[in-house]
Amino acid sequence: MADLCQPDRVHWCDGSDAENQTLCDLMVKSGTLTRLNETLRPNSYLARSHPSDVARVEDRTFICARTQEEVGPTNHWTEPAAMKQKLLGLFKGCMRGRTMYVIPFAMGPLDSPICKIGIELSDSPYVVVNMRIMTRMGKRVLDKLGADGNFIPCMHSVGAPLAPGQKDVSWPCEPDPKNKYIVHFPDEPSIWSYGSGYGGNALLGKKCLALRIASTVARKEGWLAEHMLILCVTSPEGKKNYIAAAFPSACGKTNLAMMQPTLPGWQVTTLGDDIAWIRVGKDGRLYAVNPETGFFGVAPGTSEDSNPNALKTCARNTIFTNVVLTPDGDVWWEDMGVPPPAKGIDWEGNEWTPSSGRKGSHPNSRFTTPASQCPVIDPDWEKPEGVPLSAILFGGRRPTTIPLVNEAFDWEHGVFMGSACGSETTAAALGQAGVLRRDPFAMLPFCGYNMGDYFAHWLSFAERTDRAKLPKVYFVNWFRKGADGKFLWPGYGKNSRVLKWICERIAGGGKAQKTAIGNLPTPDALDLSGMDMPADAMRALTSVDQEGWGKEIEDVAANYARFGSHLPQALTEQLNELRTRLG
Ligand code: SAT
Ligand code: MN
Repeated sequence: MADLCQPDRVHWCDGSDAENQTLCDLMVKSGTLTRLNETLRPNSYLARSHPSDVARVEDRTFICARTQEEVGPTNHWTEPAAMKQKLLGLFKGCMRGRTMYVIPFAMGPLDSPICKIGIELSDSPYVVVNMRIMTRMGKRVLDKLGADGNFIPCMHSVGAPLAPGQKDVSWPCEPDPKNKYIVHFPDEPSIWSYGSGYGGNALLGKKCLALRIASTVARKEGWLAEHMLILCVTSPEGKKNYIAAAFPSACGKTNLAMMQPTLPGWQVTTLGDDIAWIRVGKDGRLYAVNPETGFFGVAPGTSEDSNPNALKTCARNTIFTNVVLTPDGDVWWEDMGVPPPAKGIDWEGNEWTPSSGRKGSHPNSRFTTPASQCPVIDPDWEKPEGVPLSAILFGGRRPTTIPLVNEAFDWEHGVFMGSACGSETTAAALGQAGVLRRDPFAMLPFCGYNMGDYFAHWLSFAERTDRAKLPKVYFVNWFRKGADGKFLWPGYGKNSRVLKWICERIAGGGKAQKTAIGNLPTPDALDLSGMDMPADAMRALTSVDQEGWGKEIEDVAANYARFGSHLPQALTEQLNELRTRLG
């Protein structure tokens, strides 16, 4: 690969503190990073990306399986050999004037049976220091690999070779969006990413390996690679329930994962905020592991109200990307819950004042921060075998129709709920924000094979284990709005009221009413103590919107039609039964 990419140097990453410091110093010198105030934000840095390189590029993301049918209607496909030729052309000499970093990384605890090793070759030192936070990276991974271990090759280049004497820019990348490529070869497997240095496009352990490639491996091996947070709810009596939850990007997974309950005696601890690998354990229950070691969270909106634990996690050893730099050398972002600085430097590097009429931070600006620093990290978060799930939640941003919480009748109905997942789009991917997009299982951008087959894989778990041992399934919606356009439910820590009801249901209690769409809490079932919830809001949040559901069914049916013969019969039946129940 060095012969192909022709870097000036090759550096094997050991993951040490000294190496990290050297790379950070190098990036401060090149202008990629700004060192933050050591007293206010110890050992932390700010990066500003190129304005064209700020989010995942879904329309430039490809799954190159043998046939288009294997990747289905939700993925971009091209013929693998032709794509490989194209990539070999792009990578030829692409690292000239730069260093090739060899980044050995592991997804999952190193001693876990599900641990997967990758080696990313990248010309971006920013990628190295981020991968060090997000994954288990460096010498210990090479040691585990030995001389004959298996790894997934991950090629990454920002696509900006330097001619002799050419001065570098602070964020090198390929500025033409049409010349970026995020490519997966599931049959090899391998990953090739060209042209972007941002987030999921460049930190290849995350969406590329731990979701797109892992989902194809999981299907063959009989487990699940999911876009889910993992949390533990502990009741005042000390009863623990582990819950995994799938929401599309930037819908509050990080906030829910670290939530501070507003119910006395209840506690939430965090195991992961983005990805869960789930498999049937020896006792027949489903066990979940977070393959990552850090959080790559959305900064704007993260505040003392929405997520105090994320703020504490980011207090040190953190890389911020595309937020505001304050005059005292700290960071600020929109809806941080603290007053903005009188003036600062915005994410594009320009002078900025709160009255400028522009946002200071990019809506998809991020913090990269170690999970171990989270004040509510769960003691079992690195357990090799994972934790047993009592419930799985699906959700999204749904201003209308969808109730606050809805319990599936059984596993098949739960899979139907996951398949019908949808959300108003956000800034996490390039494209228009705020339109309803069907996002089954919150996996639309991340499922590495035909989504119809993926639905069937989910359904198959009813046969892989004793049904009674499967987690209960819920659909939640914190984002319902009233006629005045305001949110009906306060969300954040108050979501503990919903988690409490779910825990009661798991234990065989909790008041519910069987409705056409699922088991909804009765209006008095949720613990609303200390809250001031108007009765008509609670009614809207816990009842069936007959007209809205009529439209919902037709929209889900239209989405199902995309999958043709790959759509499992069981889901068509679920849809028909729902239609009949609604009358
Ligand atoms: O894909 S990223 O890692 O850039 C973030 C996300 O969309 O969840
Ligand atoms: Mn995500």
